[in-house]
Amino acid sequence: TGKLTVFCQMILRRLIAIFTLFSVVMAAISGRTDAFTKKNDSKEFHIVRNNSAVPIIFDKNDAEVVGICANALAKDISLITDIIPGIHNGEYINAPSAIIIGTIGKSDLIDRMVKEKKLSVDKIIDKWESFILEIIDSPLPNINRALVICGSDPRGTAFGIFEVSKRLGVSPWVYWADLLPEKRKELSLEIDKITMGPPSVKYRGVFLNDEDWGLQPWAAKNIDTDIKDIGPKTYALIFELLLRLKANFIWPAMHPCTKAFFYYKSNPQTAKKYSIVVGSSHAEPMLRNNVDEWKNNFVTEYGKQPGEWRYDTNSDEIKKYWEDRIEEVAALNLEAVFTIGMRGIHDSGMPGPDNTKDKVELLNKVIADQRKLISEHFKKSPSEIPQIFCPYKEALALYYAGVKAPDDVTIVWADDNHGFIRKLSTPEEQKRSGGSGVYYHLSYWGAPEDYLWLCSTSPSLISYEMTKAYQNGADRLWVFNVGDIKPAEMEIEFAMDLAWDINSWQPVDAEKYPEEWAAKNFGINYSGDIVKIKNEYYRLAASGKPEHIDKLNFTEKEMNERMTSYKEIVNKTMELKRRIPERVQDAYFQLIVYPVLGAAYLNEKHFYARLGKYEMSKQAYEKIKELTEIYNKKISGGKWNGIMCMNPRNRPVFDMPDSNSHNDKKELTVNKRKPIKIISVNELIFDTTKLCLLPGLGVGGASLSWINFTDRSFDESNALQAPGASVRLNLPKGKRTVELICLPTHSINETRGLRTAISINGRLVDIVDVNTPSKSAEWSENVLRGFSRTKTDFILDEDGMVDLHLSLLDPGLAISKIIIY
Ligand code: REL
Repeated sequence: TGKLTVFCQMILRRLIAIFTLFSVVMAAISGRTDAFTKKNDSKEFHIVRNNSAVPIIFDKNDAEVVGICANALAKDISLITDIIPGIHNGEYINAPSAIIIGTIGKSDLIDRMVKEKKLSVDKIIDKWESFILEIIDSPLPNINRALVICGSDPRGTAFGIFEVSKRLGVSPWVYWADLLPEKRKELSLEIDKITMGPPSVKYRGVFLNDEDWGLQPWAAKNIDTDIKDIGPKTYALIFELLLRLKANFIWPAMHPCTKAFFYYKSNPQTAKKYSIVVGSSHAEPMLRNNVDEWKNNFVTEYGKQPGEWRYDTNSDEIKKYWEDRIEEVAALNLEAVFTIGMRGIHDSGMPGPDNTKDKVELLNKVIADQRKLISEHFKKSPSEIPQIFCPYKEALALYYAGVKAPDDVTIVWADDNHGFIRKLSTPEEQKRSGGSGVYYHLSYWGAPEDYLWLCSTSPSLISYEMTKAYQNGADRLWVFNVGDIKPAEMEIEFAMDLAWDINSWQPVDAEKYPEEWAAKNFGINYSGDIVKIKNEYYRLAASGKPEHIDKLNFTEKEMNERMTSYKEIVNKTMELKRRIPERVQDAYFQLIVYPVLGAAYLNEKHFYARLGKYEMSKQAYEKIKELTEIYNKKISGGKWNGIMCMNPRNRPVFDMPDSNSHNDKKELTVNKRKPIKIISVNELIFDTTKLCLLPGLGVGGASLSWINFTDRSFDESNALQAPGASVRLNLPKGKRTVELICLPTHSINETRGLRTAISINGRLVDIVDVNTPSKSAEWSENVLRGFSRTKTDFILDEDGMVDLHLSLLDPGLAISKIIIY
């Protein structure tokens, strides 16, 4: 039934999507001016008609974010129609029709409609970030008809406003990717009463990281030009983007090139205005950016040099430093989530005792002291102030060794920096009142290698990992490392859509996301091609991200195949570019042309060099240079000057090739044995009640996995009862080896592995486990090449047909390919 429900939901959603797209197209063809086909006269609300726009009304006592978003909606409407609605935020006005916006309990207009039973808010009242959109007749005296946007809280109202924008055809990326809406003379919205929220994940947002080559120089040159930094004007743009994406949370930029978020007093004030919740990364406990505040600003703040960043020797000074930030946050009444615990000044282990036992003891003391400070300064029980503990990198080992996150603290599990979550809560940990969340990378600086340039993490992988996390209780906070934001636009939107509604995209259909996204943004005429381009781009990156290509081994045949595949999507991209409407040409360049061509040329640059074709390699390098120049200088009237860097951190992978490049020694091991069969997962016959094929996942283009990540319905003592997959093969006699190629996931938690029982002709041959400890050499290979592998031998006494059966013993195991040697 579970699978059936998922399947039915999927079909239903597809049908709705097809109907919606069809409606938009029909509307366009027939010259209609409303965003969605009219079903029923009484539900159509005219926003702009006969060169005039309905006014937008909200209560001046409502939260500041409501006014900010109401103004943004007015601008969105004028972007479509060239007519700007009047905004009224005080008096009751006379109008035949109006857009009325407000928050329950903060807006007299809303409260009056509720009291007079014009508006029923039962479904959202007291709920987190929920909203209603409804067309109401005679909502208030002197207004005949209104589109009412009503939020359960200020962010709920903001999300409701931007939901309207979206339905009118304005993308969340209208500013950040120049996705301009189609012009119309008249504009109307047809809706039944819509109720949305609460979101699946309570806090959802982004970590601006490694901003040195994009966001920081761009902001300094173009936005916060007075301070030459990422400052309040840039944050205002980012916060508006977050609200449009229905996100609410940020870990601000924190690299040495950027001043600490709290350094500019107007940064936290801007967050407050936009109602964005502020946190700080895993390396910045208590909202303190140590790189700037401990190392640079300490003298100005405290009139002396700081002592050592060691809690065992300098706790008083460190405590005072934390205490002052708590006071600042409390005085500002800023909505914040405190990261507790301690690491090094930047992204390193906590300095202090060498041995694990003492480290654990010290970290537990740090946490206890931090909570005492929080409680004292907020004059509340610490359980009332949101806190997270993020066992990132070495901190996970300390957690395993005994660091305790107090019960009300949210544990934010991290991925291995390469998109595979290292650990999720055990059933026991899931009982904690603070619950859990996830810190996940779409961009990364560090070992075994960065990927700071493009974003090639597919919706399929994001959905697989985050759905697994959600099913294991990670619903309190999701934070995505998005690098410079660009060019990770679609992937960010996907992540936020999923965080808002975990059922919106299942791992089984996430591969379709680019189609729906492209139809909304570019039009249905192009979405079929765009989804093919995007999915091929992800497929190629699944076996080697562009930024890792210099570290990978490919045979000559594989290199040529990859180049051919890239050429095909480059051609398709450029052919489509000729047809894409002028209005979204700049957006198309940012969202499709640059990443696709960039990835293709970086592959070419390396492969041609390895094949000894130095001139062609050089040409590919020059093309990347040219594309980057176009991005920074030519498109959108030069708006993106400084945002795109073709060689972040000057990694060798980005270098101009030299004529010796073909002598390059790669670091990964080469498989010398010749396979006698390669079996794709599509050839398997499997238990469809428990397992499913996930397209777009893994190196084979699809992977076989459990559907439900918490299923415990089989008897683990009998491996052959586990959900299984079989294939019949004709094999020659002798010693044979079966190799499983799997997605390099980690076991769900320490109580599980990633085991497969392999049987030949009904006889159990072996139980193998592909779980690989993070940071091992094997793990480094796995994440760069996109798979983990395990092998087992068996003997065949005679030639002939053989039944190979795989029993998948653990959730989170995803088999991408089977090879027989
Ligand atoms: O991705 C991460 O969380 C870390 O790599 C970062 O915290 C760190 O700032 C990294 O960018 C290196 O400086």
